[in-house]
Amino acid sequence: MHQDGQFDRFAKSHDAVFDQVHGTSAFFPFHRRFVLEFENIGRQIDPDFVVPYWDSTRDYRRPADSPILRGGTLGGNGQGPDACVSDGIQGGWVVSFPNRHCLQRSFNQGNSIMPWIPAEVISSFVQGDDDLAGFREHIEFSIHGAVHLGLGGDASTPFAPNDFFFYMHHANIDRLWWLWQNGQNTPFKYNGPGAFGEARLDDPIPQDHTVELGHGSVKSVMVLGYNDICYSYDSAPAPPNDYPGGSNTKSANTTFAELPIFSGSSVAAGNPLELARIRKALNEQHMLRDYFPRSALLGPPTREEIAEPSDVSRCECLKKKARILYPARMSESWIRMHGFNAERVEQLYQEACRLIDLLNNGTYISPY
Ligand SMILES: [Cu+2]
Repeated sequence: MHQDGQFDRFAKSHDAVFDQVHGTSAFFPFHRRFVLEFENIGRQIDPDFVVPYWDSTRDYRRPADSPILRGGTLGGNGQGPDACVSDGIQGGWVVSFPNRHCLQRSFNQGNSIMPWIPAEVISSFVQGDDDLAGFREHIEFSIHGAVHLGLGGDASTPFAPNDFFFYMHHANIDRLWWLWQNGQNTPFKYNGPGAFGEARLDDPIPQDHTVELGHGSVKSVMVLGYNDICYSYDSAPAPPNDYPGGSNTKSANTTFAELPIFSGSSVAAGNPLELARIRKALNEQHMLRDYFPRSALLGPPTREEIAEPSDVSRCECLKKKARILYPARMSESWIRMHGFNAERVEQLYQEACRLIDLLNNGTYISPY
């Protein structure tokens, strides 16, 4: 795909619509359709090609040590005066948008990367936000920016699709949106500023046609497994027996009237141990309930949900309790490049830090 110039095309196309699809609610639907198109093109070469998602919260503490950033995968930091990526599947790549240059990566802390966003903060967004506009701000200002900025080089520019990390990162952002959608009473929540004024479900997906994204509206990409959006995530619950077309059969002609009913009751994020420990902490710290409303509804965890260590090892483990780290702030130039409201960004950053303080000051022990 690199030799075919696909990365150049995707970088150019992303750059062309940059202002419409960042800082607006079109952020989620555009990137869903965009990453899928990349996958579709890959499948013309290898029918089994998929873009895996990169759950970057697992690496939040020491991102540069991520297995994704090793020689056998995406490779590490750029090398030499031009910070050229020199190992991994993209080692030695030259890309041509916006001009001919080696693919660059330049970690934001020398040879390491400043901490990303703890999973607990993301779980809180997925559980607590009840409109799309608020959820989009939370995700775009936190985990989305942190990974782009942490890697640096091409990754921190509007032509970030030059680097394969972009697709894996946005697949994860898409997965978080999907997790959030699953916890709402309808998957069609769409409000706030859109690409063309107030966000509306019948808005077209912004595109410059360097990469053809079809004629679908925002509404047509809202539900995985319908219309052109033929994929799901591994954590997807089994579909009900009467699900049109069954679990893996893609039903392009299904109408929205046939959609399964989304229950609002599922807890939609995190690993089981994280969620069980959050439920345990909620009993002791009532202030946490505002951050994890869905966990609060479920009550304290059962014994089986928390694999209780023996008393001795529990003491050890409390002694070793690793504090959850504050995430790095987005840089000023990044905030300016996206036209974000700097005060709003800071307000949400402080909110995340307050949650981290609450968790650190209580009995909660992060599994990450
Ligand atoms: Cu983007």
